[in-house]
Amino acid sequence: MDDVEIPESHPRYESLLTRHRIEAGVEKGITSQQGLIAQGRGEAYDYLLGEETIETADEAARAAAAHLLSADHAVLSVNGNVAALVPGETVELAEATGADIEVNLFNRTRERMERIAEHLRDHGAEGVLGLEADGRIPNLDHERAKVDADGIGDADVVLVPLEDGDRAEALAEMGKTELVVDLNPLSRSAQTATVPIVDNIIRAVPNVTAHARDLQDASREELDAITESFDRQAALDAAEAAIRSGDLD
Ligand code: PTJ
Repeated sequence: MDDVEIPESHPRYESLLTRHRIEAGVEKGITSQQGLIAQGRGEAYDYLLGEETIETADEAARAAAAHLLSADHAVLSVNGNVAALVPGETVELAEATGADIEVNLFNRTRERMERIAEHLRDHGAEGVLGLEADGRIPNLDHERAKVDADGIGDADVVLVPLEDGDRAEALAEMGKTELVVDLNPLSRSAQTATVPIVDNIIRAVPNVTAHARDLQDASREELDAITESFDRQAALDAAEAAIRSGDLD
């Protein structure tokens, strides 16, 4: 990642780095211009969360790791913002959990699909799904519904970060266990998720990987205990309360 020089001592270091990555993503034809707007919206929530991983987001990250490890077939869905912000981190999560990676775009064009797949391969991804597009998500208009039949089409667990609400709902209706990363706890994606991780993707993806590594040798019973005890509504409520109180101490 060709990051600009931002002194780590800068109080808004992480935020500035994130902005630069999104900007570079647009320049490279990876991120859509709408991705800039989405990032701005996310930043506002993150500011109110104190730009930190709250306790319930960490619990959600652990539950997500347990789901990924116990899945028959897990897929990490990557869009233009995810590819710009956490390409190497996504590859590491795939390696730690045995998940596949699939490019799945809201504003889908062949050119962006290929650029994102290449960008992920540059960051160490071995196989990148999504270009085949021989499967469909039912009840969704044409372009956004395209998936690989042996990828998201076949998956029982899907991680969908920064997703648009319609597609998140349609995937949930297919009966898939949906793990969502979204800084807005009120978004339809977060609301429909089996596991909503209300955290910045920059922190969330490495955190899920750390939990997956920690749980690598856990038994099926231990993984089930983690997923079953996770309370999605309590996590959403805690995130909303943290944002509304905006207590930045
Ligand atoms: O690359 P594409 O074509 O698939 O398009 C991707 C975007 C993100 C543009 C598209 O899916 C979109 O328009 O999404 P929305 O409806 O704007 O939703 C994005 C959600 O992600 C919003 O709820 C934001 O608050 C949230 N968000 C934005 N940046 C981050 C974030 N959540 C976590 N980490 C972030 N860095």
